[in-house]
Amino acid sequence: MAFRKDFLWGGATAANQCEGAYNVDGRGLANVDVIPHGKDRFPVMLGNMKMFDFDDEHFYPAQNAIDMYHNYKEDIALFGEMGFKTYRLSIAWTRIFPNGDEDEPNEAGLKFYEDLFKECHKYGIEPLVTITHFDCPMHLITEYGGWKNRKLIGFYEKLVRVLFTRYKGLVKYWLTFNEINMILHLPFMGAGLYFEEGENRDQATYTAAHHELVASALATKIGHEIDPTNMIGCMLAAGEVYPYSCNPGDVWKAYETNRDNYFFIDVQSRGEYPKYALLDLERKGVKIPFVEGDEEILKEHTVDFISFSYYSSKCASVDEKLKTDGNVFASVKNPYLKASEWGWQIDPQGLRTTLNALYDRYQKPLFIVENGLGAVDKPDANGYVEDDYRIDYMREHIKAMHDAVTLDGVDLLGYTSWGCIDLVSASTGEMSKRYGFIYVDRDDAGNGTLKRSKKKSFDWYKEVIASNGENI
Ligand code: BGP
Repeated sequence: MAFRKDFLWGGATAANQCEGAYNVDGRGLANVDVIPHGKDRFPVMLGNMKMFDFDDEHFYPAQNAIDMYHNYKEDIALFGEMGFKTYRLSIAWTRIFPNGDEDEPNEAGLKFYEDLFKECHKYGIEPLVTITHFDCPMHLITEYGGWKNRKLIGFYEKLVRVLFTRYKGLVKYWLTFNEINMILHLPFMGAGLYFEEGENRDQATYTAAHHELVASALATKIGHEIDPTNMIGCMLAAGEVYPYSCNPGDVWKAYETNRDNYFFIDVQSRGEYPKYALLDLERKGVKIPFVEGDEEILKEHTVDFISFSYYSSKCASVDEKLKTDGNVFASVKNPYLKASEWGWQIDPQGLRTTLNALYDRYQKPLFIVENGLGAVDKPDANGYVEDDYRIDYMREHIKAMHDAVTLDGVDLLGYTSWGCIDLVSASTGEMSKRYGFIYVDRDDAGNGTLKRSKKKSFDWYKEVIASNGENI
């Protein structure tokens, strides 16, 4: 056995981390545009501050990013040269509806993505579109309170109806929300969610999450109505949580932590709130704002496939003295693993475990839509980078995924590595945390020519794709 013949090899990006041109052709402002670089970044991402005042003193890395808005033809040509079968990108909601609540969409924004999809097809690249990758129009946040307000479901519904209609025949693979569970970890960045002083955070978070879950199911419904061949998936920030030891307390903690993560996919794939979540939320005094019809929508419009990002496994323990790694998903340090320069532990075997855990639980096709190594690259005078460390990381992860497919029988649709072209890092807001096969000349302060050059991994990945994952 090997990877399926039509295995979708490719790479992934997100609008706010690569497009730039944040105020061009009528685009409105989104949460992801106002997350500053520097010491205020984390408090803002967490939604802890009072509504952040957008000002000129801060540097907002996403606003110009690598200016893919004006360079996409060159970039897609390079993806084509690597032999990409798919390119995962996201739509900036504010290019289509600048404020989020207009009656009519912005034609310039719609046209931009139409041209981009056509460009992909020139190279036989199938677009894989994330409808929202962390972004929410600022106007919907300041005027309506963002996803805490049920009205957001209607605005999102309008957006997806426009997208499915306009791009029928151009796009087949869709993801409703990037890393939907990120709302628990970085609420403002992940979903535009912020908290008022003294607000019940659990209530606010699960209210917003419920609205996203209903919106996601509605998108699945509408997408299938407009084109029954559409394949619509959910997207989870995954990574199996291991018990730190065989202490039953550690084992249970790991089990529970995994389940808290699966909660979203349980709803999106199985079509109902799982018992454990209902009981847990009830104990916390959280009331899920179900209205008539929600249960049916969730039940009847489950996803076609499950996509996820995988960077690392995690570790859980009841021993509070153990050191955690201080990352977005706090994890006890696993003594068996090495880590990246940013402390993300490297665990290829964990990808096989994660693939199996997800496949066992849902029995639906899976899609790895993010994986990769964020590293500091040192280009030579021609912009060439010998990134053997990246090749090693990816080789081991592709081997693990090969094992999951060939030895365990996991049904896997494809693999898109994260940040196939260097882009702005979501957590740090910096360029120096690079993932790409293509180097982009831009530094953390936003300086540089934006020139693109191929790294060593470019040719390596090209061969991986050409051999359908056999020559790695
Ligand atoms: C995921 C996000 C991406 C991306 C990636 C890498 O959580 O979906 O947007 O950025 O992580 O993270 P970072 O950029 O912080 O290294």
